[in-house]
Amino acid sequence: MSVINEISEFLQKGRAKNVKALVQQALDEGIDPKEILNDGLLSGMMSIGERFKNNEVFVPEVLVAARAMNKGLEVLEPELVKVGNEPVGVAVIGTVKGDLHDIGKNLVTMMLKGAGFEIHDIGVDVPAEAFIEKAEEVNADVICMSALLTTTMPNMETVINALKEQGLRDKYIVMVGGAPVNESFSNQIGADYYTPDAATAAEVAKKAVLDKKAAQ
Ligand code: B1M
Repeated sequence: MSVINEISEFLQKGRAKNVKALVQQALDEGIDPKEILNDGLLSGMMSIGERFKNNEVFVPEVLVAARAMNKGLEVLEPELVKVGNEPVGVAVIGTVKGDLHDIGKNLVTMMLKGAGFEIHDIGVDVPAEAFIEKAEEVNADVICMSALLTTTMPNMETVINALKEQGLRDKYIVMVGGAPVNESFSNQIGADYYTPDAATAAEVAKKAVLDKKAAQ
């Protein structure tokens, strides 16, 4: 079995130590970090997601697989993040209130770091006030929200409404994403940008900040 397949298999079994060691082994063998991410880690996570949907595995198994995924990502992070010299801007990122999914958010965080952003990751289950308080505290350019549940997506709008109420809406570029989120939902709630994946999020955030600064 190839090291990439082993990463996927061990991830599905939730064997964090093995996943960590295998990701390092794959890097040492010169395998492209993006291949390790997409064909090893994410492919394993997608398989477990499919089995979860079909009631073949349950929350505890998914949880340990997610821990293994995050351990693998830690090893991969320095390779995925190639920070430029000039800081592009400041971003606050979190998963919205009621939602504990953090893998997508962590990937977006890494890609934003790679694009040269100073990142303030405020974690999961983040209430609206916490997004705004942190953005004000660090003088952020961008507020990034992730949601993985159809039940928590509306909490993105709560943040946007709170920004409006406090007269702060135009101060920030608001970006949203996560599996159930799409362009139409993003427009409906008044976000500035929806992006389907972490790499696009970083590209769009960088362009949006540079355009905004150029226009000022
Ligand atoms: Co949960 N879960 N989960 N889960 N879980 C899903 C999301 C689900 C689709 C599974 C299913 O039923 N098929 C389903 C949601 C159904 C729905 O709402 N429509 C679901 C459910 C129901 C639940 C619980 C309610 C289950 C229960 O308790 N009965 C529960 C809710 C807990 C809570 O949050 N309050 C729950 C719990 C969990 C675990 C804790 C066990 C675990 C999370 C652990 C963790 O994150 N540390 C977990 C997991 C792992 C999943 C699946 C299997 C995988 C999610 C994931 O990490 N994907 C997921 C099934 C699936 O998605 N196939 C599922 C990999 C990740 C890289 O993708 O996060 O989509 P994603 O990020 C992508 C893009 O979306 C984008 O970039 C990334 C790719 O580059 N992106 C952004 C994300 N955020 C972005 C922000 C941006 C831009 C792009 O700009 C700001």
